[in-house]
Amino acid sequence: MSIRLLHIADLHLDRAFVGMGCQGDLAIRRRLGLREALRRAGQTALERGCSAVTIGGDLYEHDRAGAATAAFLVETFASWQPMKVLLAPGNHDPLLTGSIYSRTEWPSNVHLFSTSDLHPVAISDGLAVWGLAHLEPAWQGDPLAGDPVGADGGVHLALFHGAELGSRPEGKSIHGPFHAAAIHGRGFAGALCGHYHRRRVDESSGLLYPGSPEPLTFDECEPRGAVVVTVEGDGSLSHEPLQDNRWHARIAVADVATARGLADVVEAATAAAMVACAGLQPDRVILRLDLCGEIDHAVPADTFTVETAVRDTCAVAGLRVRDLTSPALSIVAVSSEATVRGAFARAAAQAAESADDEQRRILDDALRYGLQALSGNEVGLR
Ligand SMILES: [Mn+2]
Repeated sequence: MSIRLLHIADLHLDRAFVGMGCQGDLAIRRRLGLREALRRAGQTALERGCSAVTIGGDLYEHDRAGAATAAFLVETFASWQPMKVLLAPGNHDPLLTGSIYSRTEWPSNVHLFSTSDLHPVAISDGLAVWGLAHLEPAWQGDPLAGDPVGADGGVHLALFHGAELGSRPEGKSIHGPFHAAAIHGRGFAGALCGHYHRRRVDESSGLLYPGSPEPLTFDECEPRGAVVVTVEGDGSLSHEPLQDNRWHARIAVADVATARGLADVVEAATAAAMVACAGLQPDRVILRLDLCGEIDHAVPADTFTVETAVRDTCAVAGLRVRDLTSPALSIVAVSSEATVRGAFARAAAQAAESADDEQRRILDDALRYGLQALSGNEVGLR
């Protein structure tokens, strides 16, 4: 007989979303969307006849989550009874004294792992899920340390928040480092993990990162959702990754190198935004739009105007425009002018000679704004 589990991780309830430029109503809608994603996962698990929902950490953000979040979790988990809920705290929701995990009275179907080494919970005859908790936000232990399990037969799965070192995304923090090879090495058929927000299903090593169910940063594109894990009668695992995110994060790049004026910049930006959002419900899209290319110094790439125009055309819920253009300048030509512009360019060039990298960036900006101003243009700050 096969047994099904539904695995999620990195929901990050109560996230502020400032990094995605979300404020006010939009930030509230995003946070409500995270709660919806949890309810949806439970609903799916019930419909699919899952024995348990496993949650691999970062269920909420400790610094922001309070009594209302605890009440929401209790009510949600209780409504799933008798289906089990297994909680394995991670680095954003460590099992600290005074945390939601510690001070909440959980419904009887909830099991909270509370040690920093793996301990088992029996899901059925012959299937155990071993979980652990991060007891501090900067835990550096090896989640798979310890003696091999499974000498008595049966299927054993591990559930924890940790950083698989062979697949670590660049710059991602290391909490609970481990290697995928240790999953089978320690006798586990698979590891239900959390921490990396991009989905990874590796049938050969048994490593599973479902990814965050809704996008939390601009680069978190699809697929997003829970993963249904089936333990077959012969002990093998199969994975069914779902895609049911309701929000979409997108990055668009508009090359404005050929722009002759602000209208051209707006046109290129709007076109890029339309392509990025094609087929999506715009009021659930958070878009970052990067303007790039070498642009004539006389052309103001005013981000505020671009933002307003793109919002007007695409009606996206959230938008952040970044001006990454660089001035296309012939300093030599401008410097030779017997004008104020020429004198200004010569002064900037002279200052740049003895400048370090940081000062040079400031001088580049000064040159750009100065030449824009001297050309009679409105100066748009980058
Ligand atoms: Mn996370």
